[in-house]
Amino acid sequence: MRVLLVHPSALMYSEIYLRLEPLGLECVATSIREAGHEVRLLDLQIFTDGDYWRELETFRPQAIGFSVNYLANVPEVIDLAVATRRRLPDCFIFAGGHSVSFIAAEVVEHARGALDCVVRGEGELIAPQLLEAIGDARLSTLPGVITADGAGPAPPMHDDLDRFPPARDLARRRRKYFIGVLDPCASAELSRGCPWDCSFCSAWTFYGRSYRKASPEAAAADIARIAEPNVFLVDDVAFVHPEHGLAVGRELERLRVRKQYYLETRCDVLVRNREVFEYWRRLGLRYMFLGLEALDEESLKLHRKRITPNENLRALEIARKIGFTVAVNIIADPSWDERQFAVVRDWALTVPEIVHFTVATPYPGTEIWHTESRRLSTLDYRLFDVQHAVLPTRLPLARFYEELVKTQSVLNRKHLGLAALRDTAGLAFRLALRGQTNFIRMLWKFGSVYSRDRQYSDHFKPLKYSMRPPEAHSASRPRARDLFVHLGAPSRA
Ligand code: B12
Ligand code: SF4
Repeated sequence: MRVLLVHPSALMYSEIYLRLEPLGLECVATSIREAGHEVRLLDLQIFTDGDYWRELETFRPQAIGFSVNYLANVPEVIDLAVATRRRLPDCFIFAGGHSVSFIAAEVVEHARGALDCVVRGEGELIAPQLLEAIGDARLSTLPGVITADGAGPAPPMHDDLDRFPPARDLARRRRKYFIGVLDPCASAELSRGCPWDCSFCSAWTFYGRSYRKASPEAAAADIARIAEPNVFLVDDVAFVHPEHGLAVGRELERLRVRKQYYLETRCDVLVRNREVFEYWRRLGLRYMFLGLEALDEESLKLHRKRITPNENLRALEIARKIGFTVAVNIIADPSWDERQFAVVRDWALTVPEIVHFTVATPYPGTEIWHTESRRLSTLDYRLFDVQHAVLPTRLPLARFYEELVKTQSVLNRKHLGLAALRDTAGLAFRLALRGQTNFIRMLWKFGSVYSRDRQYSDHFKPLKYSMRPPEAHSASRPRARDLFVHLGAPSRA
């Protein structure tokens, strides 16, 4: 069967700093290809809708699978599915991915027949079975599959991360993938899942708080196959188990792999497992993202980060000593007023790290989706991108965005525009000579993307698909297992 896998377009905010390959879709592609199907992949972060329609003409897919890792992409994918159904009435159209796993039934409903099903959870095991069951009543009984007629049982998690290495050969125009100065940049995965349980995050609920690792041999072999000189390690929390990080590193040395890396981890993991990070610094790890989230004890407790402000600051000191370039994240709450923005701004200007802001957002799949007692101020999927306020703001909304954008632009002056070009002129020049211009373009994009008026007016766009709000707010925590997508967890950290 001819199968086309499609990643939707980038949200404007992630477009500034990075554009990354659709690793999940590539893993699904491997499992489908192994089952004997002909697979193509189209990434709308790079290609246009016009390219998509041309692909339908030339490839004539019999099945199309959309990746919906992000809530904000839901309307785009439904619209594409509806238009595709009109053009190719017999094509089997399905969707899967992180966010859609938590809202599968409502998305099937919105699509009014344009989506044959939504697949919850990991796609590797189920995708080939799904294609096998097209046109069969068995379809809606498959694990993780939701159709208009019914729902199968919870999907299992696959127990061998080595089994389906990503089909990177299917991602076209790969030089478009980058993150900051790592231009071009591929992605790879050493582990899946997160054993913590932060109240605002759906990483742990998706994988049932499990934590699985690829074997050091397979992980290193996968990285060795990557053509790009730079790699984004997509693990939710890198190097939770230090011996695993060390073993992967030793394999990379054995294979003589030399690349530059970017990863994301927790501050306490960095403090506890400092030796792995030092070792990886020697292997080429240069950049990391630390989810600080808040500066004060009370907010950290509220997010259930299970960490103290001192541990966070200690991690920053260690990262500086080792010589990493660090980006941190702070969650801005809609209840913030000018004073709170100013506190964070003042702090951020005193530290050398790159400071990012996200807006506190209750997502389906998170605990705060159920416990957040403030009523959502919008049910527009497009605004659930952690850059818009979806809860009532204490400041008038336009003022809130003014403060947010002002804070972001003050902080961005540290590492974008002329300041950054001064520090990286040599590198920018070398990249330009090779025709790699993602990084250079990034330095000037901020002003054209972030704007108070743009963020504010996004709230008044006509609403086509309305999110199903949480059933009832409750002050008590839902049971963790009621939030999980998968059945059972193969291993715990
Ligand atoms: C890399 C990454 C990104 C990349 C995007 C990469 C890409 N092109 O897909 C970047 C950095 C751009 C990004 C941005 C954002 N991200 Co992000 N991201 C991740 C991260 C760290 C890894 C994703 C990944 O590659 N995973 C590994 C692959 C193998 O897993 P996967 O993609 O989930 O795919 C599996 C399944 O989902 C499923 N599947 C996926 N697609 C399909 C399709 C079909 C048809 C089927 C059947 C199955 C299927 O099968 C796959 C294999 O098992 C995840 C956390 C994580 N570890 O998953 C967060 C995560 C997905 N991101 C998150 C968020 C919040 C964001 C942002 C909104 C944040 C921001 N600051 O703006 C933005 C917006 C994204 C956008 N649309 O532009 C949240 C999602 C929260 C939510 N409920 O929506 C996550 C879970 C992080 C977290 N801890 O909260 N992200
Ligand atoms: S925020 Fe990080 S540590 Fe917390 S649950 Fe999500 S991935 Fe895990």
